Amino acid sequence: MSGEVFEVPAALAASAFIDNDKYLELYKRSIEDPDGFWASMAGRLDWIKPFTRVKNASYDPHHVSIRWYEDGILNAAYNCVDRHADRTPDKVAILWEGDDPAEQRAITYRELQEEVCRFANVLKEAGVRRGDRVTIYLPMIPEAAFAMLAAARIGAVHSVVFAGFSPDSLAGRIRDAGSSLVITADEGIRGGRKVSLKANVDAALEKCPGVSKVLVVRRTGKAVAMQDGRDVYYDDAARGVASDCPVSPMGAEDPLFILYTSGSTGSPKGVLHTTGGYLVYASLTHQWVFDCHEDDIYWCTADVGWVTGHSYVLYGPLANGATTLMFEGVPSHPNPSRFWEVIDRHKVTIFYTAPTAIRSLMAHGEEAVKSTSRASLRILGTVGEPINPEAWLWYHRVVGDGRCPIVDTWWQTETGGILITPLPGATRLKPGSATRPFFGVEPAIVDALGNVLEGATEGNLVLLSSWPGQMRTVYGDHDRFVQTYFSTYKGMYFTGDGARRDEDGYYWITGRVDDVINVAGHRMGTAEVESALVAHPKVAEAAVVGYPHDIKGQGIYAYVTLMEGETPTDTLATELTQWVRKEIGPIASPDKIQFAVGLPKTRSGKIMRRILRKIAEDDFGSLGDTSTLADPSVVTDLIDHRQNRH
Ligand code: 6R9
Repeated sequence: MSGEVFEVPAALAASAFIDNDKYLELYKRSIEDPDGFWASMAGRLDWIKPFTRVKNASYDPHHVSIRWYEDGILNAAYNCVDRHADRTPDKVAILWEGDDPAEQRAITYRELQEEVCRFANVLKEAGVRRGDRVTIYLPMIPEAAFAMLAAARIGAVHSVVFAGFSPDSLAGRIRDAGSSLVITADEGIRGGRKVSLKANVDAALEKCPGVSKVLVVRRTGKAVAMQDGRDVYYDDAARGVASDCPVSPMGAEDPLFILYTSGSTGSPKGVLHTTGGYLVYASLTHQWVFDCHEDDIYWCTADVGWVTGHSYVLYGPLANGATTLMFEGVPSHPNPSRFWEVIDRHKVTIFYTAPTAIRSLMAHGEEAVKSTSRASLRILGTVGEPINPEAWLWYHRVVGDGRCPIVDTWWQTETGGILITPLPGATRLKPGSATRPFFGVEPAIVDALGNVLEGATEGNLVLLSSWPGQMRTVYGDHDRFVQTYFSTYKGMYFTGDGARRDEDGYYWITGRVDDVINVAGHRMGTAEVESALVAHPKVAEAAVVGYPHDIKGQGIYAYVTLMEGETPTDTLATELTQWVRKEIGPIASPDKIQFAVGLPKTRSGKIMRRILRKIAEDDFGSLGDTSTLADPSVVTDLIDHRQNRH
């Protein structure tokens, strides 16, 4: 730990929405009087019918129920588009920069309104009705935003699937959501490489009999196979539809979207977010955490396939009438200065990215940063995984020239928005700490039994009460929602993260304490990778753990036992890596595969991952008690093999 503390710049304390006195006063109020606090915060949205009830939440495992503003009526797309199209029609809503730096688009709020209406009319003509689910499998192009907002406009529920996922992963998500319409593109482009999205959809749909319509956005113009009666090019469908479309009045608790995320067991969960609470929370956090004012140019590098893209590329900034930059490419293409060149080209003032991106750019050296100006930058942010102090300090000193506060924002797909974070005008920063809770958020640290620990301490991170952006259920499986988040500790939401709290009350997230690993800021369930591996005909058994990785934070380490008669070879290891890429997607590729004759199991047959984790970390000295293993000699074998690889 660096131990260094960074004070709030005086000018910022004076100009920011929230300074430290205001933080302390408002935080106290938000906890003592949640109804009063959140009622007044909801005034930032336009309501068709105002709510009379604010918070109505129970964490009692027998009837977990979370509702906010439940009798209010509003429309998310209206709040993100129309009201700004009226007030600031010529302000740029979406600044788009393509994978190729020569491709740029600036879409004003007036244009956004037209695009969203047209897309909404196309959906309607395709038979989409209020409450229907629509799966979106698109690259980072403005049409992804139009499609999401169009669904919201007519009361349909979007389910965005990251365009890096395989046909199989896509199929599972389409079926679970019960979508009958899929929106995709001919191809995507990232880092100069084409991704055959339409072909992936075709493969996925072989397993999705319920899909009757596919809308194909032309991105590269490549001629793709089109199935008669099912597939339609978006631009053909949009020709001739009206450019205005009324908004559907939605209940605050009507679903807005489903987003699939990995858990420690089973298949990915459909995290369900609803309309009113989610939008109040995304909007408020976006404005205060990033101190985003009227003339800021805000850039969050996340893909809309992840929750950060939902809340902080799209819904938060647009609800606030801000200019949000959308980037199709990758940080290193065509050169490692790309991020900083984009910042200079568009005069970006607020920049939000992931620690893994920072670490990979750090590896290219300071010159690639220093050759650019970055004078427009005011605020920097990170999200997705714990940031190591070394990367934090580099981000602060080199990217921000020592001028820009860093907001290290801790949150989850499930939380809808940022929960623990510094506020730029209020919070002294400690590199590596997400610092203090946002308004209305009550974190606590518990021991294994669920006892709340006071003062400076370490343990598991829970939340004691609800906030408006919280997920409402697992789509189609409320029991799984209760089981996953509310059964470990009675009356508390369990985050799955470990945390330390220091003597100043600052939180330091230490990482997942369950079988979820965080690879380059992407959540992966070890169970998902294992089931992909055992689906290979030559694999008998697999156990997957995370291990420390310089750039990605965590890498994927897979222990594999083969079927009788199969021989472990490097070729087979490569084949298995390719297999997992194909089954789940490139983000799930194992970084290391170790063949094993056996896995360490208890007598009841449970794999002891603790031991596998230690071996993957090369930490052979502290394996702990191995006497309960069915066959302790397995461990010696594993260590021998591990050491022979070096
Ligand atoms: C927003 C997002 C959630 C998990 C979360 C935690 C890790 C996210 C973090 C962080 C330390 C931060 N995480 N932000 N850990 N510091 N600032 O990333 O959602 O993809 O659902 O991942 O990511 O482990 O539990 P999601």
